[in-house]
Amino acid sequence: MQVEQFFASLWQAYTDVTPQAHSIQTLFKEQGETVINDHVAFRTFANSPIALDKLEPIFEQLGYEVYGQFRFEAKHLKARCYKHTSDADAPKIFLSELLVDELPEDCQAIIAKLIAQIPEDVVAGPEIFWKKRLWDMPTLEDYLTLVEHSEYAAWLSTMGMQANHFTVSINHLANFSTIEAVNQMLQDNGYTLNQTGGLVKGSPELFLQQSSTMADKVDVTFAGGEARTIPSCFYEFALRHKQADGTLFDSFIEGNADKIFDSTNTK
Ligand code: OOG
Ligand code: NI
Repeated sequence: MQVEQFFASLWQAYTDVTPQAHSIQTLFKEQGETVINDHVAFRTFANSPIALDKLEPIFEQLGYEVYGQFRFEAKHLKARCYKHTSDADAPKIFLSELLVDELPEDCQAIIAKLIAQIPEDVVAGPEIFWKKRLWDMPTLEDYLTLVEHSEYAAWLSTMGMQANHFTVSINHLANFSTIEAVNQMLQDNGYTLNQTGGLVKGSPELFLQQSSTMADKVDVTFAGGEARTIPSCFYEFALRHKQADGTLFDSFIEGNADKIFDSTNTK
């Protein structure tokens, strides 16, 4: 599969549940901007048929290679980032996985019920990333138990394998030179931004500044029949800065990422 085709299918599945991404992209285009993606991100369960090490070969087949790894102790996550080996314009990929065995026993039992429904050989090709949920909806009670201990687990249990965000590259915008100007434009247009640690995550000194919307909301029906409105996916904005050697920083920062994860929080 071509890289462009991969991202087009991802964008389709993502904007299905994230209409704000489509409308924000339109806002930029109306201002004469070309919107280039810095990266997309996926979430998954460790020790499962969709664990990080099972998904990585799919990225490699698309021409990607790993170039960084991260650990989020408090959120019980690890992550890796990937960049394309020959196409410098292809978006980077950030893949994290939940270290399920670090969660309390009741959460482990809930997640085990979901993982048990995933066929062992489910990761056959890139389509895995727009199949969304590979298991039945959890019960509302199980969902709320997950929310208490891991917002990430709760989100993944309902939304599954799909890009949880696309990221606008501010570097490629013609009329916005600061992330503050982007945030202001979004707020002026009524979008709610992630406030964890302030609107801007990172700094020029760290060579990476990021901000994000709070996730859109979707109506779902839990396994017991209860209807609720829950977070779907969000849109991110990234401005990369030049390092001492003159090259743009192209990786990720744990302290920033830790806050971006909160964009899908229920509270
Ligand atoms: C990923 C959060 C981290 C970044 O750019 O640092 C991130 C997620 O929410 O799954 O996107
Ligand atoms: Ni991101």
